[in-house]
Amino acid sequence: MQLTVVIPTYNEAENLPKLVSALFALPVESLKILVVDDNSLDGTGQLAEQLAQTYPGRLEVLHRPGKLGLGTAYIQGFRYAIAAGAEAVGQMDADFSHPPEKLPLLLDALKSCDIAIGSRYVPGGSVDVDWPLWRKGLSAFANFYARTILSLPLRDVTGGYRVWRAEALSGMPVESIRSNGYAFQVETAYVAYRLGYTFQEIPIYFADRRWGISKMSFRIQREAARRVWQMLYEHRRLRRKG
Ligand SMILES: Nc1nc2c(ncn2[C@@H]2O[C@H](COP(=O)(O)OP(=O)(O)O)[C@@H](O)[C@H]2O)c(=O)[nH]1
Ligand SMILES: [Mg+2]
Repeated sequence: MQLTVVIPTYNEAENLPKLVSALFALPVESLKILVVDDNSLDGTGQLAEQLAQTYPGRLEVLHRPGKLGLGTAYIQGFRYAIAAGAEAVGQMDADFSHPPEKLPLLLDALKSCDIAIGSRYVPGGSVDVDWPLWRKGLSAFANFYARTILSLPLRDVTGGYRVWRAEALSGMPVESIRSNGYAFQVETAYVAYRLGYTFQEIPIYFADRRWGISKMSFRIQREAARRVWQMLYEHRRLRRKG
């Protein structure tokens, strides 16, 4: 299967070249990378252009004029990858929180499901050992909260390390996905579940970013918590297929 991994970037100059090398070193046939950069101030966009020259035909870059949010970056990247003929579409952060070496396992899982999810909350998965207790608690609670309200049969609903079958992704009503920040992962998982798509969770160790700063804040968390109730309402008429 031709896999295209979409990587949204905002100020990831330290991480991106390393991640790209790690990905292209994997035993994954016909792997492509699509970087969606939001005019990063640290030159990530130009770096990505250089990488596109280094890996002609294997790495492409979409440039957007400013920081327009993770959700719209993914939607734009997904559309582009599908239009370009990808059979599987991956999504991952640029900051090494999502272990590249798990990608072959995620891809392999697509043989028996529609969406493979790199999961911190299944046996064998875990979060950064150096995270303070409050941060671990917050992440565990956010998952419990979203999973319970939405009745999602998934352990890790907030994680953004996923590989989709292209047909499943093209079947998603992306115009009705309103979350643009952290809730985007929850909303796409919820809509996919309501449409009857199947999941498989592959354990991962989620390491905190090695370089650069996280954009997480309590304001963002509170907004995401509100969004969960809104999406429950907004997608109430979506039905499983069949
Ligand atoms: N294109 C784009 N990428 C973004 C935006 N916000 C975050 N990202 C990227 O999305 C990924 C996840 O963001 P990150 O800051 O690591 O989130 P955190 O680990 O939860 O703090 C990283 O690859 C970021 O560079 C955005 O507005 N636009
Ligand atoms: Mg991160």
